[in-house]
Amino acid sequence: MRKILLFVSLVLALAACNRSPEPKAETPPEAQTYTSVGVLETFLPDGVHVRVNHEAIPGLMGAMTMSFAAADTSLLRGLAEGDSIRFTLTVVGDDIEITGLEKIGSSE
Ligand SMILES: [Cu+2]
Repeated sequence: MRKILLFVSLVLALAACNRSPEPKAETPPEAQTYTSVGVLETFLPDGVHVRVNHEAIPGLMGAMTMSFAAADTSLLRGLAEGDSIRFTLTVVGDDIEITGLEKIGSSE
Protein backbone atom coordinates (compact mmCIF):
# COMPACT_ATOMS: atom_id res chain seq x y z
CA MET A 1 0.00 0.00 0.00
CA ARG A 2 2.80 2.37 0.89
CA LYS A 3 4.58 1.53 -2.32
CA ILE A 4 1.50 2.28 -4.37
CA LEU A 5 1.08 5.64 -2.71
CA LEU A 6 4.71 6.44 -3.38
CA PHE A 7 4.29 5.43 -6.99
CA VAL A 8 1.17 7.51 -7.40
CA SER A 9 2.77 10.58 -5.93
CA LEU A 10 5.84 10.07 -8.10
CA VAL A 11 3.67 9.91 -11.21
CA LEU A 12 1.80 13.02 -10.14
CA ALA A 13 5.06 14.85 -9.50
CA LEU A 14 6.38 13.88 -12.92
CA ALA A 15 3.17 14.94 -14.57
CA ALA A 16 3.46 18.31 -12.87
CA CYS A 17 7.05 18.65 -14.07
CA ASN A 18 6.17 17.77 -17.61
CA ARG A 19 3.54 20.41 -17.90
CA SER A 20 5.04 23.15 -19.97
CA PRO A 21 5.04 26.47 -18.19
CA GLU A 22 2.16 28.73 -19.05
CA PRO A 23 3.29 31.30 -21.56
CA LYS A 24 3.70 34.50 -19.61
CA ALA A 25 1.38 36.98 -21.19
CA GLU A 26 2.89 40.44 -21.26
CA THR A 27 -0.18 42.12 -19.94
CA PRO A 28 0.31 45.86 -20.00
CA PRO A 29 -0.78 47.68 -16.87
CA GLU A 30 -4.40 48.64 -17.06
CA ALA A 31 -5.22 52.20 -18.01
CA GLN A 32 -7.14 54.20 -15.43
CA THR A 33 -8.79 57.48 -16.14
CA TYR A 34 -9.49 60.33 -13.76
CA THR A 35 -11.21 63.62 -14.29
CA SER A 36 -10.38 66.77 -12.41
CA VAL A 37 -10.58 70.53 -12.62
CA GLY A 38 -7.92 73.14 -12.19
CA VAL A 39 -6.29 76.23 -13.57
CA LEU A 40 -3.87 76.03 -16.46
CA GLU A 41 -1.05 78.11 -15.08
CA THR A 42 1.73 77.77 -17.63
CA PHE A 43 2.47 76.31 -21.02
CA LEU A 44 5.93 74.79 -20.78
CA PRO A 45 8.37 75.58 -23.60
CA ASP A 46 8.30 72.04 -25.00
CA GLY A 47 4.77 72.69 -26.24
CA VAL A 48 3.57 69.43 -24.73
CA HIS A 49 3.49 70.01 -20.98
CA VAL A 50 1.28 72.34 -19.05
CA ARG A 51 1.55 73.28 -15.42
CA VAL A 52 -1.81 72.91 -13.78
CA ASN A 53 -2.99 73.86 -10.33
CA HIS A 54 -5.48 71.06 -9.86
CA GLU A 55 -7.96 70.03 -7.24
CA ALA A 56 -7.65 66.74 -5.41
CA ILE A 57 -8.06 63.71 -7.64
CA PRO A 58 -9.54 60.99 -5.43
CA GLY A 59 -7.59 57.77 -5.72
CA LEU A 60 -4.68 59.44 -7.47
CA MET A 61 -3.31 62.52 -5.72
CA GLY A 62 -4.15 65.51 -3.65
CA ALA A 63 -4.52 69.07 -4.80
CA MET A 64 -1.29 70.52 -6.11
CA THR A 65 0.43 72.37 -8.89
CA MET A 66 2.26 70.10 -11.27
CA SER A 67 2.89 69.59 -14.94
CA PHE A 68 1.22 67.10 -17.19
CA ALA A 69 1.95 66.09 -20.74
CA ALA A 70 -0.84 66.39 -23.25
CA ALA A 71 -1.32 63.16 -25.16
CA ASP A 72 -2.11 65.26 -28.21
CA THR A 73 -0.98 68.87 -28.51
CA SER A 74 -4.25 69.73 -30.24
CA LEU A 75 -5.84 69.40 -26.79
CA LEU A 76 -4.01 72.59 -25.82
CA ARG A 77 -5.24 74.63 -28.76
CA GLY A 78 -7.34 77.66 -27.96
CA LEU A 79 -6.33 77.79 -24.32
CA ALA A 80 -4.63 80.60 -22.47
CA GLU A 81 -2.71 80.69 -19.24
CA GLY A 82 -5.13 81.32 -16.42
CA ASP A 83 -7.98 79.40 -18.00
CA SER A 84 -9.99 77.07 -15.80
CA ILE A 85 -10.07 73.60 -17.25
CA ARG A 86 -11.71 70.26 -16.76
CA PHE A 87 -9.35 67.54 -17.84
CA THR A 88 -9.11 63.81 -18.07
CA LEU A 89 -5.94 62.00 -17.11
CA THR A 90 -5.10 58.57 -18.40
CA VAL A 91 -2.74 56.71 -16.12
CA VAL A 92 -0.89 53.62 -17.31
CA GLY A 93 1.69 52.42 -14.82
CA ASP A 94 3.87 55.45 -14.10
CA ASP A 95 2.71 57.33 -17.17
CA ILE A 96 0.18 60.10 -16.75
CA GLU A 97 -1.14 62.03 -19.70
CA ILE A 98 -3.92 64.48 -20.32
CA THR A 99 -6.19 62.77 -22.79
CA GLY A 100 -9.13 65.11 -22.56
CA LEU A 101 -9.35 68.82 -21.88
CA GLU A 102 -12.14 71.32 -21.87
CA LYS A 103 -12.06 74.98 -20.97
CA ILE A 104 -14.63 75.77 -18.29
CA GLY A 105 -13.60 79.32 -17.49
CA SER A 106 -11.63 82.07 -19.10
CA SER A 107 -8.65 83.88 -17.67
CA GLU A 108 -10.36 87.19 -18.36
CU1 LIG B 1 -0.90 66.36 -9.09
